[in-house]
Amino acid sequence: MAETPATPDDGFKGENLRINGDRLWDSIHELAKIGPGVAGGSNRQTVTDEDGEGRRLFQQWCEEAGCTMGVDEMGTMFMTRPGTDPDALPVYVGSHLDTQPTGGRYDGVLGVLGGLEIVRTLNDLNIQTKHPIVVTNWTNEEGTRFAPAMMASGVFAGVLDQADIYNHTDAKGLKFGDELTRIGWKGDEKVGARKMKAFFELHIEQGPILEAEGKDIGVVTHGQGLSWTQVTITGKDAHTGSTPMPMRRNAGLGMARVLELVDAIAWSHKPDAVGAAGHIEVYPNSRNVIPGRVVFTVDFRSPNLAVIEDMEKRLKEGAQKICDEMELGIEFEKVGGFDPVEFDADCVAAIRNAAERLGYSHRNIISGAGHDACWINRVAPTAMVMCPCVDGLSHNEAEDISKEWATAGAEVLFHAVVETAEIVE
Ligand code: HGY
Ligand code: MN
Ligand code: MN
Repeated sequence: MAETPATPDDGFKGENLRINGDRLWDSIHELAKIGPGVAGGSNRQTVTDEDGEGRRLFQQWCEEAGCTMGVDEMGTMFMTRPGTDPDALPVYVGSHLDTQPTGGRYDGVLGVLGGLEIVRTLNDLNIQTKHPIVVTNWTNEEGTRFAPAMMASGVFAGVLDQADIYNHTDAKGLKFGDELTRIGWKGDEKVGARKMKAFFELHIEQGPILEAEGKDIGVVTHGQGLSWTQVTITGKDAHTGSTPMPMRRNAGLGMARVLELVDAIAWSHKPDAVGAAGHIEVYPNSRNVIPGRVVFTVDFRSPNLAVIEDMEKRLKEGAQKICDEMELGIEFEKVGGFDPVEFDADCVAAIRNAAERLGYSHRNIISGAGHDACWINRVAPTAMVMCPCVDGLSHNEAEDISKEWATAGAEVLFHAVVETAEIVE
């Protein structure tokens, strides 16, 4: 872990600042008791009652640490620790508390509670900063119950339309805006009105690189781009027993061939591009009915925008051809996406200097997953810190990290945030 700290003479006063890793670890696992999964992970999907309960606990902890809460019209929570200069632009730090239905305990949560740990440690040490520090919980980062992912941060960055988003529905036809109101977390602040000096996000890597290379810290220089295309294929419901093969219009078979195409397209852009469908609905989903309709979302990603555009184009052309040959109907709808992201060089340097100063091994890394930071990077100087996760596994209840990794990531976050917020002697 931490070798002899290399203390570059970068004038940062807090070179010995450390956080309380035990307290951070305990808080993560206390929160994990809310919305538990069935296999040791978490199921705290956005704007469910469990999400509301987790928010209340986070609010309680922050208010106990002397923060004041603001909530915007998308339910994003802003917990402010005052600075000595109330007019100074705040430094924001955070991530998300909502999870996948079979999510891990650390995805998002580490970044939000890592921000709270910074406040708690500053309080312990009675350190003041010039700029306020705002710990943030972005609503619906996952996009699993209500598409798209990074929803609230997307509205905050002005790339998603709030009125439209309020009407997005989940699998049961419930509207996002109604559910946000129902759980009591629709705030009154105008979304995007807040101005930031900088935004920092700590997140688990959700990939295998850092662990495989034995690195403590990922200095995230870029985020790969994402494209979500919802595909609807229509054929004809019919009896699986009595319908002769030549007469079938099997939407499920059409989907299978399209998914093979998705895989081939992604492989054609190896090693960086990826492609799959995680969301699949089959209708009527009855054992003895040939599916007459299927709806699925194709998730393409790459650090290169031209590659993403090529994958989207080839999906449409190839899937249309498959369905024409099978006499199936097909429709495409873009339901999410963002271009590859380059984070702010000064914020990235603050993170790299912090890792150096603290003696943590580190490497530059491109984020494979999307994060709220990817949208906030459009409206404020932004960067991310990553810590390893076991086997690179995430979006799985077996997601696991070590206390040491969590502590290292939170300490690097701490230094980058406090250096940017400027310690007041
Ligand atoms: O989809 C993503 O990359 C993020 O985990 N929501
Ligand atoms: Mn996440
Ligand atoms: Mn996630």
